[in-house]
Amino acid sequence: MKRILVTGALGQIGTELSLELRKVYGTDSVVVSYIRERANEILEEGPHETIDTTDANRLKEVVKKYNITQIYHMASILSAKGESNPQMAWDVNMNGLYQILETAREFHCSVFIPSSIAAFGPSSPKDNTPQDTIQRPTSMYGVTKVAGEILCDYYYLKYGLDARGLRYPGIISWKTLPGGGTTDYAVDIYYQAILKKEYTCFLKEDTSLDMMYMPDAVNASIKLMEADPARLIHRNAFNVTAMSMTPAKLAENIKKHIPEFVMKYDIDPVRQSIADSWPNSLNDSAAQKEWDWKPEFTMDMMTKDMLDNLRKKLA
Ligand code: VAH
Repeated sequence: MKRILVTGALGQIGTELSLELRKVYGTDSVVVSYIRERANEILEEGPHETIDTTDANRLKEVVKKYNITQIYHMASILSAKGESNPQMAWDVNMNGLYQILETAREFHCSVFIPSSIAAFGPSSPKDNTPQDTIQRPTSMYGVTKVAGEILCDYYYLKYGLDARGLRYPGIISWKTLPGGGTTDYAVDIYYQAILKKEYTCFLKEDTSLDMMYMPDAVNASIKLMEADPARLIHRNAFNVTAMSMTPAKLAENIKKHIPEFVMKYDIDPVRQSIADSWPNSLNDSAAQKEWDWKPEFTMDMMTKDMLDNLRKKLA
């Protein structure tokens, strides 16, 4: 019987992943954790703990208490916030990951470790970026992601640890706001389109980035962890994507529903340089071949669902 621990369970992905995991495996089988005590109905509807993932003893205490068999490690500092405090990003993203892997090794847990398109850099092929290619990221977030991928491979090869992961693109959702990301414009724009009928974007209109709607991201994560290990040639950091979009294309898509919507631009040089170092579009054929990955949401379907749900949420 699976007993799952989710770290970073109040983050943008962690929130919806925790909800879906509890739906699939049962509320009492999923322990959700966050770095600090916070009143939250998701936490309170089932077992929940406060965990700083860099605290080895605390991690081991919780894994022992609930007899955890699988860990989804979602606690991370994202790209833009990481660039404003690289030392904290290294500590949280790398020391946190190291303690998760050491705990999983000791207690024989399988682990899901998210990577990102940020694990690629300016010298990676920009278009149709392959699963296996050069990775020299130039953001601290990207450095921690590619280092994390390699560390997870090491734990699999050295100890047989069942570590798997995805290179998430930008994730778009309406339930929980993202924090400190470079792709956050693609979430903020929907809120502003409803509230103000205009949005001032911090990336250039032709900045092409891979994106995915949250339901596809959550389903991909669980599908990978349920995949037959005999089929997996890669373990960590599968490229996955659903669409490649630019701010201009997204604005056009929103205008199909809100014709009077106006897009303005005020470029943030830090986030623009981070975005420019990332791929324009990923090749996710390895995920398709090895565990039947297939997204469901197109940009049209996502925009309709986002606007419908946000109109209710913001009413
Ligand atoms: C970020 N949303 O913007 C994250 C993600 C691919 C982007 O890693 O930092």
